[in-house]
Amino acid sequence: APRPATVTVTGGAGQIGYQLLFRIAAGDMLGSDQPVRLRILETEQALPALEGVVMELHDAAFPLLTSVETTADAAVAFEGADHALLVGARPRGKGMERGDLLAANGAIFAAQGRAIQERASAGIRITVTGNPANTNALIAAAAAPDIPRERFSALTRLDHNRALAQLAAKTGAAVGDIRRMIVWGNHSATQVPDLTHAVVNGRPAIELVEREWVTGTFVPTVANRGAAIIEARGASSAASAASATIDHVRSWMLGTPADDWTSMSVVSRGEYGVPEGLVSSFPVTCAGGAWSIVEGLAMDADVRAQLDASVAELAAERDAVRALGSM
Ligand code: NAX
Repeated sequence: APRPATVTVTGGAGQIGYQLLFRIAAGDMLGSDQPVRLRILETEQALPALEGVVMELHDAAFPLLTSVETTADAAVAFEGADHALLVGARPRGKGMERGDLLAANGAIFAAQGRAIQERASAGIRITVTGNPANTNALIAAAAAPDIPRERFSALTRLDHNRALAQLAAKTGAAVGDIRRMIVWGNHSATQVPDLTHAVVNGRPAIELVEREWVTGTFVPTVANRGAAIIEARGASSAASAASATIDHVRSWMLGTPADDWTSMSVVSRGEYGVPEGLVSSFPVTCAGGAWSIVEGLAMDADVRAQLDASVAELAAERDAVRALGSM
């Protein structure tokens, strides 16, 4: 068997953690022959609850799970980490302003970025799920200048998967029959679900759906799905977010199929007019543990305008974080 991979998950006592840790330990993320050492970082207050999760991880008797360690110390958590899944974040509390939220998360992700740079393995790959995910990834990357930029990512796979599900339901196709979906921009309500390149059973999606449905239903349904789930469930999406986090890392490490791509938020080098340095979602292919942005795609005028607005939001978040001194 290969050497165990060290996977550090933050916020492991939370909702997403409760789904994510079990999927990782089952081998869904890195493959069914890859042993895993889990490290879970939580706040001091959440460590007792986390012990219950650890008991359940042991009780699931996963053959691939080599060890489970918990800590409230980032330096311990990221020691030798091959993957950092940054899920834990400060949620927006009652009466909390946007600036307070950015400041609280700025402190968390800057500290974790520094600990990752000091402690993680040379092959470290970072995936940020905790919101605001793109800007949290930017903060962590800024705090870890020695780590190559391409190792930092944020989760927009949930949005991508939601877009696949909506198009599948609309066309009566299976999700597995759809290729080349895209989500561009920020993981927020300004995100840009784009089916103009998508193919359903070999046919262009734009030939199968009305333009009105795309702008009036598809885009808003995907972009506001998180709110719809909170409304229905009384709690934010957790199992689907965990599943998307698994998909994101799995695609990154094990690759995308030859005739398809996926969506990942990564550090821009200026592709598609997204200013260099911003963490934005793009269509990417993955092979050999590395991603590359699919370049040269023609951009629909609506998609272009929506992406410009989403990128303006990313730039404003970056400027706010800079003004707060978190970066
Ligand atoms: P929970 O509030 O259930 O869990 C968060 C956990 O993080 C808590 O146990 C808390 O103690 C822990 N935590 C807080 N600060 C920490 C720190 N500095 N170090 C370690 N642990 C810390 O939230 P949950 O529903 O699990 O969601 C986690 C994050 O994912 C939130 O920021 C949420 O907004 C975000 N989401 C991101 C999505 C995406 O697609 N990118 C979708 C789902 C989700 O909304």
